[in-house]
Amino acid sequence: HQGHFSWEKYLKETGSQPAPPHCFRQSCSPPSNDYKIGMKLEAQDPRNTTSTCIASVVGLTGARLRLRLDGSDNKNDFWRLVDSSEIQPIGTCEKNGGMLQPPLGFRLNASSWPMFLLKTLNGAEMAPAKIFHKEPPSPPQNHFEIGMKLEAVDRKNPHFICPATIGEVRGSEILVTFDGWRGAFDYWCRYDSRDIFPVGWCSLTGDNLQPPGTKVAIPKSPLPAAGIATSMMRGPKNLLPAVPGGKRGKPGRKKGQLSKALIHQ
Ligand code: MLY
Repeated sequence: HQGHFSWEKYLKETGSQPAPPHCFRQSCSPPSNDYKIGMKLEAQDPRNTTSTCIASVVGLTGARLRLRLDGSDNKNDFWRLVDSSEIQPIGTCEKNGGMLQPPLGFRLNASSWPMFLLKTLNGAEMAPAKIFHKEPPSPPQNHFEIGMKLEAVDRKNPHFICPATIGEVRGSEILVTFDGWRGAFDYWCRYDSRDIFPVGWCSLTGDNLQPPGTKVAIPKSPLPAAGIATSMMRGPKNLLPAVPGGKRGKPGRKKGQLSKALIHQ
């Protein structure tokens, strides 16, 4: 289910290099996904990160879980790696002296939360502790370089993992740009973000890798050497744009850029 996208061919065609695996806060052999649909666990509410809530596994994709907070609607699903530090076995919150909270946008009256919690947990299949994985450590520093290829979560469509290129590097931050798209999906994140993966991750985990977009032509380099030269010229202040088409998506936009970024891609 990888469509017909082949990194091997694509790297050759674009004369580009994958970011080495040690750049990433990901385990070098991806964790096994032993969860089942319907299992319940504790998760941080993504919209209110100080809250620990009950979540149900509503889908499995590679090393990720599609989660829905119990008592929430089906419009706010989120995805977490099985080795995310933001999920834990049921009972962990209480063990640490915390209290399970209703999700932001709890469907019922707040006063019915205690009864709702009781009912939702009664007879539930709780994900066993042994299928949770420890989060891998962060690399000690940012080793990314402009032009390196990777696989990245499209944060506007977080079920998608897509071919991407490092567009800029500034301290601990990197600009993730999506190949073949005009820039509206680009984002800055820390080098140790859990949303970015080495080339080949999806094929190892069985997750779906989207093909590159078709909105922007990917510059083809006739010779591998030309490709290396091309990525070398994409230095901090030089000649070639960091992304095909030249949109860099810097934090803080110039006047007039907003409308372009909002165009539906
Ligand atoms: N706007 C598109 C989805 C685009 C996804 C882009 N990612 C993969 C970079 C649509 O609604 O089809």
